[in-house]
Amino acid sequence: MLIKDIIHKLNEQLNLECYSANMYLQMSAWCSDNRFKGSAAFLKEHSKAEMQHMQRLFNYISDSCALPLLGHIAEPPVKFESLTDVFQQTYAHEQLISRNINALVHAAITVHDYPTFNFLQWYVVEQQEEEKIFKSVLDNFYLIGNNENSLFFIDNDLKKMAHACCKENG
Ligand code: OFO
Repeated sequence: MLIKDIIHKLNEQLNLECYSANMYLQMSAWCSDNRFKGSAAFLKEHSKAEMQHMQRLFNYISDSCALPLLGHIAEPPVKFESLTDVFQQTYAHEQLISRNINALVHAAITVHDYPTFNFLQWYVVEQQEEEKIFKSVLDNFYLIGNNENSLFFIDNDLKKMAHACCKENG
């Protein structure tokens, strides 16, 4: 049986995962509009992954005999200065999610909620992976540069990553 505060925190995270899905989908629209097809495909795939993160929380709350609550989802940013700006924001967002997951883990262990602590371990590992992926994309901008040729290669690389994610996400 989950306690009220943990249900509330899990629902907050559930809604944040919805926001993440919307944010990545909106970013993919900006990329398409600016001819970065590989980046658009990669971000669209990532949006699907975020919906799976949301669904996982939804199922856990529901399977624990509590009520998942879908609330108001804030509008994601629409305008970006450049492709680098998009990926700077993705990395900052994943760092924020990691901090939130860590706070949730801390809350669960503090109230001796071991099932939730155990459930959250998947997110801890996932966040490590996601930070690594977005950091590596961002590193490419710093290493290869920001001119048109470099952006072509970075975008192409993201197209390959999108195909790999597509296989994973089904
Ligand atoms: Fe990007 O990991 Fe969920 O939010």
